[in-house]
Amino acid sequence: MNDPTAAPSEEPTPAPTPPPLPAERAPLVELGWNGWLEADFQDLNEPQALPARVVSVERGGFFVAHHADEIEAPVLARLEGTELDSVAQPAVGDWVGVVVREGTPGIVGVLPRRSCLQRKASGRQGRAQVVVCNLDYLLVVTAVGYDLNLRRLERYLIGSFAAGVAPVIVINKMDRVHDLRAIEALIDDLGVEVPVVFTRALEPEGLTDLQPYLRPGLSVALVGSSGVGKSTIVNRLLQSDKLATGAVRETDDRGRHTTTRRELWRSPDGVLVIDTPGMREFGLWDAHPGLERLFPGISQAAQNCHFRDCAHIDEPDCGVLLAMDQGLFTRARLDRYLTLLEELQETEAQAAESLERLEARRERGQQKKLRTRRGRRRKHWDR
Ligand SMILES: Nc1nc2c(ncn2[C@@H]2O[C@H](COP(=O)(O)OP(=O)(O)OP(=O)(O)O)[C@@H](O)[C@H]2O)c(=O)[nH]1
Ligand SMILES: [Mg+2]
Ligand SMILES: [Zn+2]
Repeated sequence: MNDPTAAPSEEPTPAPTPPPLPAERAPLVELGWNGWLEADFQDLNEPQALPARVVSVERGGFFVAHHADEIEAPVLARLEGTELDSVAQPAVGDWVGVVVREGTPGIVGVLPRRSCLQRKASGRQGRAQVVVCNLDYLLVVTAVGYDLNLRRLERYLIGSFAAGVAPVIVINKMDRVHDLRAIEALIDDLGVEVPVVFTRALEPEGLTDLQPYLRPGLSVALVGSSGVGKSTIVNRLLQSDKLATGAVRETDDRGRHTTTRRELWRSPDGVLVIDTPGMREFGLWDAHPGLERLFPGISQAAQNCHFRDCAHIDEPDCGVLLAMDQGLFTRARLDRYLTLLEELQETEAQAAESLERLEARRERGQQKKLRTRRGRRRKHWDR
């Protein structure tokens, strides 16, 4: 075990070097391929397959890129998972193995995801939806005006932390009238160290501060509400006007959901950029680690609660309430944490219920099959 009191070692730990890459894979590096992925690909054990990256998913069709080619490839493999969710299905950003059988390409496996942004699918079913996979940065885009909101940003940060992706908050439309003090106060309220970048997507030098997150071979996705300027930013990065952009409603800055699918593009600078449709709400899914990461002080204090299932409301010997009384965090911060915690627990309960229903349905199906079989056998003996 590590001794936390030990002096730090003199030698810095060397950065791990990826396993070597076969020469024929060189063109895939432009899509983000590397030695670790190569090792995962070997583990897939599909000697006939070639690696490819999912660049878009449209009405159940998967479009994958291999070198410069982009092809549609259906899923041939039996992917693990339940009928409840599509989490095991390939998503934009995924690396997959593709084979060509009798001239038709097909996906035979999905490589383990280095990171995976999920959200709760809409509806009360308690299902997960994969948004994008294998990212280096998640650009959480908001804009000066109505969209700029602490709770909204918190939800995206929690999702990003839970996904294992480094978030970058992008505050766009800085060319519009704004109150910088109020914006700074809002960022302060987040209470965690997250890079914040201010952009003006319509101005020539307006994206300069994003550059540190846009290195060749890195994969970044833009998420956020409709109308905040995600596609406008992506167009600028692609040096094109390929993507449709749409005007926002004047009364509340809301966009009209112009972008309708997630799509991965390669910029002339070699950055892999994923544009996504605006989200009305980012529903949290399987996000406890993200919640703990955003509110570290509160989860730490909860370890001192007398009751293991303490709700931190009015229980005796509550470590969280004590820490709040000591001024370690504000009432407002605790309330936000508790609201999010309650939501996560509700979603978990919904998911468990849906799973139970599914299992009951399967059980009934099995019994029906048995009954029909028995019935057939009886007829046989009656003869
Ligand atoms: N003033 C100003 N307007 C901007 C800026 N960036 C984008 N816009 C405008 O905002 C509107 C919405 O931009 P989009 O790029 O379509 O927004 P989006 O986030 O992709 O929206 P969805 O695809 O609906 O999710 C367009 O009219 C853009 O011209 C900016 O930095 N400043
Ligand atoms: Mg868009
Ligand atoms: Zn407590």
